[in-house]
Amino acid sequence: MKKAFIFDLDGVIVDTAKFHYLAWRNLAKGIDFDFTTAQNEQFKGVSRVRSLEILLEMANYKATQEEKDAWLVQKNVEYLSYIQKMDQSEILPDVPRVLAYLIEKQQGIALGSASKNARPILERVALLDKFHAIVDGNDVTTAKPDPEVFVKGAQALGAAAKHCIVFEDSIAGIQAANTAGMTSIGIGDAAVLHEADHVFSDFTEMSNDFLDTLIQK
Ligand code: B16
Ligand code: MG
Repeated sequence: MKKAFIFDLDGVIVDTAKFHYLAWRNLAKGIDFDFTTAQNEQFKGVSRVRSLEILLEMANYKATQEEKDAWLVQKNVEYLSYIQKMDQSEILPDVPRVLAYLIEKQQGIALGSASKNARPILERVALLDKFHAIVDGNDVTTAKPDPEVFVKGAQALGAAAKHCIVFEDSIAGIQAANTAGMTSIGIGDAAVLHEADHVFSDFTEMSNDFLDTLIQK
């Protein structure tokens, strides 16, 4: 049976969280705030505007709208400088194997990401042509845990929610998939992603037999 497989980008296909972190940390330094990698966990799957709000709350800094607008541009310029240096070595382990298997089995494949930089990133790592549909931060008005990004991915593939499988590394993304009535598969720490239907530490742990069970479900 043809199913729709919807992949999150950051933390599922590539590890761009480290680049987001570097750019947010530099911005935080400007307001004398020491932004840690542990705090960066809260930014996963969260839109860039909400990420800045969280950072300012952490730093207890009341910013003007002009400051916020300028910082969002500054942060993205720095982030883009990192992703411009990305290549296929940044693809997370076994992602190409899983994509190739789903393509071989003629399954629908979509991206469902909060990032407005999703297309340039997929181009840099030469995976753009693997996706039948791309839904990203430019296409949605509400952020995860709202299911909009995955609902639009399902619509783009012409699939009912019950036939959709979402791969996600963030709690907000798992909640979005669950709210949409889709099968949620966490990629990461099972203790963190305990709301998911299944959790794998990464794609090397996910066999083609398991993919077959999702296809045949
Ligand atoms: P951008 P995902 C998300 O991507 C990231 O996890 C999150 O940290 C970031 O703030 C968000 O994209 C927006 O990214 O600044 O590039 O538009 O995990 O939903 O693929
Ligand atoms: Mg993610």
